[in-house]
Amino acid sequence: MSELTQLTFQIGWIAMLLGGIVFFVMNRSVPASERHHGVVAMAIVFIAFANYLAMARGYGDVTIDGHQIFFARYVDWVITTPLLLLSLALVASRRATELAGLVGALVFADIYMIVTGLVGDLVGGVDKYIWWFISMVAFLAVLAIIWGPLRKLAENSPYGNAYTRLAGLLTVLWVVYPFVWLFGTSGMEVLSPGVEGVAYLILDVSAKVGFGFLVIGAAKQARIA
Ligand code: RET
Repeated sequence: MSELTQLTFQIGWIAMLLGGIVFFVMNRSVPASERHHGVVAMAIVFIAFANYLAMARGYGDVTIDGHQIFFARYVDWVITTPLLLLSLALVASRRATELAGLVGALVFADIYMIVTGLVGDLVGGVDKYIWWFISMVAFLAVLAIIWGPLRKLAENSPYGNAYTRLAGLLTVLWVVYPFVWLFGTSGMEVLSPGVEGVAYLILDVSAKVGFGFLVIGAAKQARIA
């Protein structure tokens, strides 16, 4: 493992741990009925903390036919991305009955996206790109739900226009992942492992710590009936 890659893992677990501590403190000044956002944000960064620590300690990867696969990233993503979507959905609405179907569809498409991405990382040759494409279709389904029916629900949200801001941030960050994958070590290997590590670190910290910060901030200012 290159020194730069190793450094990204060390910074990763520290940033996630610090994020969790900051969320814990921030959440104390959120109205009691809105604290679930902080709880979800903490769960997300603590899962990432564990996975970055595992990668930093050298047991978050396997090597198959000379190709190194950081499976800890997928373990992280398959748990945290559904939680991030749940967090966004809870900004759109707090009514379980109107959310249930959409959250179910979102989580299904999202898990499908991560698992098919892992399959693409495990196989070689042209099959890699077939799985990347399948994963991309699932990703587009996630975006379609976020910007279609969920956004419609958010029109009556107690969080005002926070939904659009958060959905915008989420979209801008998430869209980069498939291209890091495609050009990095999982795909065409144009990016060096170190550069790939830096890209994922920036994305992961922004998508988890940055996003959580904004969600908890929005929860603080919610107009509760
Ligand atoms: C993969 C495989 C290739 C195709 C696609 C992918 C999408 C990944 C995404 C990951 C998001 C991760 C986040 C992590 C933590 O905060 C799996 C790279 C579409 C969108 C937000």
